Amino acid sequence: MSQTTACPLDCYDACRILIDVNGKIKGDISHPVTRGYLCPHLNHFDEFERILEPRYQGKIISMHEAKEILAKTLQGSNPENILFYRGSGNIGLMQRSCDHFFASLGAVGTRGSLCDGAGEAGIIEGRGINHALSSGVVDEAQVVIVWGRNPHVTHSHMLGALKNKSIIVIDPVQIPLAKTADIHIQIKPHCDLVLALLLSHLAVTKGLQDESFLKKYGSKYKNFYTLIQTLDVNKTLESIGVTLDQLESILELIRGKKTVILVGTGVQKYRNGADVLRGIDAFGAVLGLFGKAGCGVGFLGSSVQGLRLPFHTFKQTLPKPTIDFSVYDTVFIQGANPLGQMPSSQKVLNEFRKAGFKVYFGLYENETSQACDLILPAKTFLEKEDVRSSYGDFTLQKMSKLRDSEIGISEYELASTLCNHFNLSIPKEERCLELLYDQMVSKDGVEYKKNMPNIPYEYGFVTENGEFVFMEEFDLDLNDEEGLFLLTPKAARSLNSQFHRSSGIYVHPKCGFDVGDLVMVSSKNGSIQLSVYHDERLRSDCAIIYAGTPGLNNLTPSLLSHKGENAVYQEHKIKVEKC
Ligand SMILES: Nc1nc2c(c(=O)[nH]1)N[C@H]1C(S)=C(S)[C@@H](COP(=O)(O)OP(=O)(O)OC[C@H]3O[C@@H](n4cnc5c(=O)[nH]c(N)nc54)[C@H](O)[C@@H]3O)O[C@H]1N2
Ligand SMILES: Nc1nc2c(c(=O)[nH]1)N[C@H]1C(S)=C(S)[C@@H](COP(=O)(O)OP(=O)(O)OC[C@H]3O[C@@H](n4cnc5c(=O)[nH]c(N)nc54)[C@H](O)[C@@H]3O)O[C@H]1N2
Ligand code: SF4
Ligand SMILES: [Mo]
Repeated sequence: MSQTTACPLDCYDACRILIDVNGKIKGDISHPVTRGYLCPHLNHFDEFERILEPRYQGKIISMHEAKEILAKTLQGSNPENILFYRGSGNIGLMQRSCDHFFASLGAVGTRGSLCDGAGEAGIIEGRGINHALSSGVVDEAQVVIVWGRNPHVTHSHMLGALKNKSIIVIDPVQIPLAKTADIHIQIKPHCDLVLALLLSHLAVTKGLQDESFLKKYGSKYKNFYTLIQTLDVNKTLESIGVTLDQLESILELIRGKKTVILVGTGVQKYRNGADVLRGIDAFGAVLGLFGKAGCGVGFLGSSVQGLRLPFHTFKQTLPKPTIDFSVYDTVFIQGANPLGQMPSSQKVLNEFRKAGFKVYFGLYENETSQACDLILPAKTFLEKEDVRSSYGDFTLQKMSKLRDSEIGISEYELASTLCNHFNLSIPKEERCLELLYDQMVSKDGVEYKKNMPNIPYEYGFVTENGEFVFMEEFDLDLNDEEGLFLLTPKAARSLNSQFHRSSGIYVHPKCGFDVGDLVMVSSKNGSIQLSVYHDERLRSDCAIIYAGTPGLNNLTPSLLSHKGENAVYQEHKIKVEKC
């Protein structure tokens, strides 16, 4: 009989996979989301070249030697001068075993996010907790608004649930879904808060507000309505390049219909990212979309919401997007490529070089592995035991070990070796797994987190009075810099900086550059040379450089979102000039 596991990658879908009799990785046909197919990353997983052996200062060494060098180095550092930085290369929960060791030692960890922290902060202000919204809820919807999320690339298993529905896309790019959508608002980037507020304003003017929901869960909504009435509708619409007709057509399409709003990370790569999500949530609340079958507003849900974890967490943390590596004697990087994926890469590289001893614990070579002293190869998800939760739904899946391998070391094994060396306690691996298995409940052959609602927010919000909290002020924060808006969405063939990374800059043919032109792309933060591709799906005031493109983050600022301590990759515009 084939055994199953789950995909470890940072992705909304959390596919269940199995190894067939020929040892090939397959999508599990019995899983309601996966339905038998995977995406290119997993279909080609075995083809990607991984790191095979530990290295110390360029020389291949044994795993035993690597562990000795690591233990000796850690012994010689003051814990306060040790930094532990974990990324999202594998989002299994046992990845956190190493957090346990470093936290028990008294090292420094990170907080905040390169990803969804701004949006999540806005959601928490309004709803109290950030629940995921699954494809099961979308199945029952009549209209789906896809807002700054690109399902064909980042969420392909959602596409089934979008069939035969009215679709509204709000995206500066004519993404594949926009081509067949009922409405596509090709919005100017960074303008989503304005659009959300105007939609709420007009919804009330047209009587679409859900009075009984608002009476129970949004008694302060009148204050919110008064606040948004201060916006001059026509002038504001003009500034974001959207027409009144377009707004009205959205509201007509959703009037009286079960509606889901699927929001992606695209809308919140800005300093005011939290307010954008808060504004979209407020529109959802005005319409009464929370807690009802076939309705809701979904972002990247908190994957650890409601879970008990067996590991210690850090007492001392610093914001991840702006961490200064140079002040540490020892830096330990796990499952991450900060030199490629953090904003302001040149600054990060300069600071990284000044740090003392640098350790990279990962599967693949990248900018960060090249800059480290000690390289520890990891085991793949098929070679170790784990459990994964999801930001796309409430699943909590076993990730059983399906293969033996001589290569690498698991996170748990490394953490327990180090804990033993330093006389620190760590629960046994079986105990950690049991604690996680105990929090699973099986339904129709799929494991979910226990105690999750059938419909998110069906029992109200987790705020002080159980109501939705509307924003009381806003800053539209429109970008009037010169240049092109930089969009850095995800690419189909890479998963952040893993697998086949993109190259080049994509502009509209009208921008005056020819395909293949070499251009200097610059921002307030730095510059890079790239070659030009054309993309007619773009507005002419935007350019795309896909996330994971080497050098892209030379352009992005070392700043934090106003709330949520998130990176703000699209805050500044760029200039493009022929070389
Ligand atoms: N193939 C693949 N899948 C992935 C990943 C990957 O790298 N590759 N990464 C995974 C990770 S880590 C994450 S966080 C998720 C993220 O997945 P998504 O939420 O889909 O995020 P993005 O691809 O960053 O951006 C989505 C859309 O936002 C649009 N956008 C950009 N700026 C704006 C704006 O100002 N307003 C509006 N309305 N739209 C805007 C972009 O044009 C893009 O179409 O994907 C996951 N899945
Ligand atoms: N400009 C720009 N920059 C971005 C983004 C953007 O949209 N635009 N997106 C941001 C977002 S949303 C995210 S989530 C971050 C992601 O950034 P990172 O968290 O740095 O993730 P990856 O680039 O995927 O690198 C992950 C590394 O993890 C390692 N790995 C994989 N599996 C395992 C394992 O089982 N064990 C161990 N120890 N290591 C493993 C691999 O070697 C891989 O190179 O990037 C952010 N950076
Ligand atoms: S779609 Fe996402 S969860 Fe499914 S196999 Fe691909 S990366 Fe993994
Ligand atoms: Mo992410």
